[in-house]
Amino acid sequence: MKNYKLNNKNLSNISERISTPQYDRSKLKTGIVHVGIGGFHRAHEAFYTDQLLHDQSVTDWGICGVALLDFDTKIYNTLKEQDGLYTLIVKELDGTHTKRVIGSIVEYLFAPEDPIKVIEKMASPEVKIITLTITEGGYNYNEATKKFDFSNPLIQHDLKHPQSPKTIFGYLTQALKLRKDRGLKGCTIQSCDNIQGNGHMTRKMLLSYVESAEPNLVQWIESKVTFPNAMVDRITPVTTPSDISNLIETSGIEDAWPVVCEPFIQWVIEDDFIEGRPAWETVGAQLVENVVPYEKMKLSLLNAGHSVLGILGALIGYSTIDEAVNNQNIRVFLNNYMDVEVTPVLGNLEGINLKDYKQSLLERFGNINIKDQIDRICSESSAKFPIFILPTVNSQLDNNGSIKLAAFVIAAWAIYSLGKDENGNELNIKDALKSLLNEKALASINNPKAFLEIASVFGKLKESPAFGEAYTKAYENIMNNGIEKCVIEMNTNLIYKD
Ligand code: CS2
Repeated sequence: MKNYKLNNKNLSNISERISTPQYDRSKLKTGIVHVGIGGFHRAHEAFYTDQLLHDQSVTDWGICGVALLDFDTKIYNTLKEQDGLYTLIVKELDGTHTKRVIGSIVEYLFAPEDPIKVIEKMASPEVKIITLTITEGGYNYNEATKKFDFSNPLIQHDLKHPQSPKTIFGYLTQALKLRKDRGLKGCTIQSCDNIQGNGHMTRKMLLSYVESAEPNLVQWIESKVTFPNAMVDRITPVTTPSDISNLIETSGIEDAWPVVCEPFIQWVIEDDFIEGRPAWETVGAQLVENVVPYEKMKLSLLNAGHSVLGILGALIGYSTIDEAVNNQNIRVFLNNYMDVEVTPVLGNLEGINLKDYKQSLLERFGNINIKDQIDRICSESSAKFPIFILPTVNSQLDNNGSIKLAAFVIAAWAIYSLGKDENGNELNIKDALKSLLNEKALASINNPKAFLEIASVFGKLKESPAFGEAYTKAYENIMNNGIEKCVIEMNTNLIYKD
């Protein structure tokens, strides 16, 4: 079999082997600018949009992918070399791979190379929507102050150098200013990150920045820009070298950066697009009036479930999520966490069968073909815990509900932050707060609650006597007996409901 490099020129040869875009990419206008062209965007929004573009009458919704950080050079160069094309490999439950070439990203820009080009593109009249996957930590929100963090040196840089920004806030502000100054229309800014009320958060953080940087722009944004909330979902592990070589071996396609993902996909979006939107509902997205309950459910069950499996699994020495959830003791622990501590805080979820949802999560986590990396899940835990786990703990504390299992996971995270698993192997910790976490983890050896002093993560949690007690008990128990023994003990104290 002859190998083909993935690019426009080879597309018709490649289409004899796997599905390729059956629409004329050269006719597409760019209606969407997306910031953060990592795996998740390419498995999710770009996939939905690719499907939509197969309706030949849709020509307004090509995507321009923006790589914002220096760190993103590789993905930018890859997309440039491959004419924006990449392979999406869905790893099915039965072990087969469904592959297709995605064509919805028709332009790509590297912000550090030419910031003005990015600002101009965001301000272009044909762009109606700016979507974001900038990670949970990217919103510059400080949990301790509940405000925008102006002490971030990058924000200070953007305030001083508006024409060469480094953060999303600097870019959006300049682009919206251009729109206003040129008498153009507003647009929709849509977050695709895992944050409760991600649209509200984006609006609040952007307006905080704009109040300082361009106070005269505030009112214009308030009337001309909308920020729909959305729940996004598709497990997308990091692409491995063997995914790349496997694609060559099985299909003869040389793709420097294919994306691998699970079959499940979901996107629930509030229908609040001031300048119109693609008919994503025709390809499976759900457009609703109020997405809050869906977000809460997903963040506090799926994402939190991931963090539970990640931290406990890492300490035991596992490297993938399926290994952790397929350990029956850990699985029962997670099930108890979802039933006993999360379910009571979810309130009324009209139209959703929570029991089925939780069951489906265990199946998705357990998919042995996905091999979702525990390193990926545990990375940036300091940005994830405040969104995925702590709201549950705080609600449970307010209602005098159980917090034992969450306290156990947080104690395990303190021990994880020491940097070694229970077999003495080095953990690969990636976190913006890595050194602070480690410093507090070391202090915790003599005073377990020291870890809770990180106010930007835990807020006022350390002041709760009930939490402090459960946490300290769990910490000491794990230190003395190891994760698995403690998990078994906790499971026997709770009845596992199937
Ligand atoms: C994961 C998410 O980052 C994480 O910790 O929980 O990336 C998760 O895989 C996605 O949100 C799935 O939709």
